[in-house]
Amino acid sequence: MTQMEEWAFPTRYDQDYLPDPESPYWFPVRETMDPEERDAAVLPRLREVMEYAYANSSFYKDKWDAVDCKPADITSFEAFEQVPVVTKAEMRESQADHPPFGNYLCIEPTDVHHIHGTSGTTGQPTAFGIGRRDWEVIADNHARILWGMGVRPGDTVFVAALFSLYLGSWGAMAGAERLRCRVLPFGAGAQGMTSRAVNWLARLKPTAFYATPSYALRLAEVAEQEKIDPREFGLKVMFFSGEPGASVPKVRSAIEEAFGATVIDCGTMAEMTPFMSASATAGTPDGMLLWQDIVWHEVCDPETFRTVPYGDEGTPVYTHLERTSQPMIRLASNDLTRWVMEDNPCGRTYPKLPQGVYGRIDDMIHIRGENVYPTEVDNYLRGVDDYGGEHQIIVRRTGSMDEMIVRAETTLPEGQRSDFEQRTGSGLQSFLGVRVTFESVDANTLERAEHKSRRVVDEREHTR
Ligand code: 8LQ
Repeated sequence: MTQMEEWAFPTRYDQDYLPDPESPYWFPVRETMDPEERDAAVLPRLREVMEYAYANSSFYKDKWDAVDCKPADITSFEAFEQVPVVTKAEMRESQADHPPFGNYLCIEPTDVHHIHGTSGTTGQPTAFGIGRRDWEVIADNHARILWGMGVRPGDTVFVAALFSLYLGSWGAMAGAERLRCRVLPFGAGAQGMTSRAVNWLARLKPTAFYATPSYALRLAEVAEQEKIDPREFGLKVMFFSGEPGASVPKVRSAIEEAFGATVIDCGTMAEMTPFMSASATAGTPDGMLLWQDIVWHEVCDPETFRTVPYGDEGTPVYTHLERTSQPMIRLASNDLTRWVMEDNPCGRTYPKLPQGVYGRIDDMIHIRGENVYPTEVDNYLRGVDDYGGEHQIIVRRTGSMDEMIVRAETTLPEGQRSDFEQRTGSGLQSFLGVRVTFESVDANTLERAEHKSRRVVDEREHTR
């Protein structure tokens, strides 16, 4: 078996390591090895992580004892696929019974180094307790992935996302610091901050930028209002997580065109930090690669939670390979994606999500027997002339019929919109394959996202 770089559990990376400056890879062996050999190394690791979780958490012990699943029995991936998935509801329940971190913490509460959490807009928030050593490992993993994106020591990384409970900004920052970059933790979300971001970007001219895709487009709009061309920021790499967008073709090209930078999609879930374990690279900039030696990613049938063959669609299920605090073992994401295994131009031998993660299963709009992804509407409208940059999707029941209303901004003045409305409405309808009532409103009148966008308003009784 090939010797892999720093492969152990619990994991501790050499904090001074940096790759050969000429190498596109941080860990050349781990990133380019024969995938079957990698899988052969991952399988005993899965067992090891399960043994650790079984010994250190009553959550996993009780969950697995109930179905007679023993870590020692995990001698094949088929056996691993039968390990019951963890749901977000279970974590909420565990934290209600064992506050604040739940009985899946697995380390001493005093060893928690960072506390983060879900925003809790719907129900009780969940607390993430991350150990000191895990935080270092997370930083190392993110540094390694940023290296893969082409970010290098000495580059300035501008972080334009919420610095609060949201793990995205902190995770990006930890990685950039470990990579010996200069970090500009700008943040987002406060009054007037977007126009200040424009000013700082124009003055500092950073190399790399992190945010949500909708916020990058917002920033480009504000820059244009202030008569500054976002291309003058001189950004080379823009990496995004938090929502679909960087892999939605027209959203991606809108960002690329506005900023003149390479767009990189990444991100799994906050619970899964190092959340950048699904990420594109400089040499394979489209879609996301699944860095299988950091987090084990499966794409599964959403009912059986068995993996689907490469080429098929399913829901991601994630397993930590290096976390000792709150390790997630088969966390069900409820998202949708498709995976493939093909030769990647960057030479990494990881599976790939060619269209990224399209969205959450719950966010898919079911209307008159058809499924519509909100990202499809976004993708369509971004390609339409005279589109004003923002829209809303309203789904309501009128009598016994479901109706979908798309309200989109236009840059055209009132009185000159009938052609726009006609062509966009009918184009959208044939693109989606469902009837759409299309309305237009003035540009800059719909709310812009400072974080993750929420464009769907479902007014139907049964989905409330
Ligand atoms: N989600 C996150 N990243 C996504 C992506 N690249 N493409 C499509 N959907 C994505 C801290 C990181 O940004 C990860 C994160 O956002 O964690 P959260 O806040 O727990 O939200 C996770 C959800 O965001 C995922 O399940 C996806 O639906 C979406």
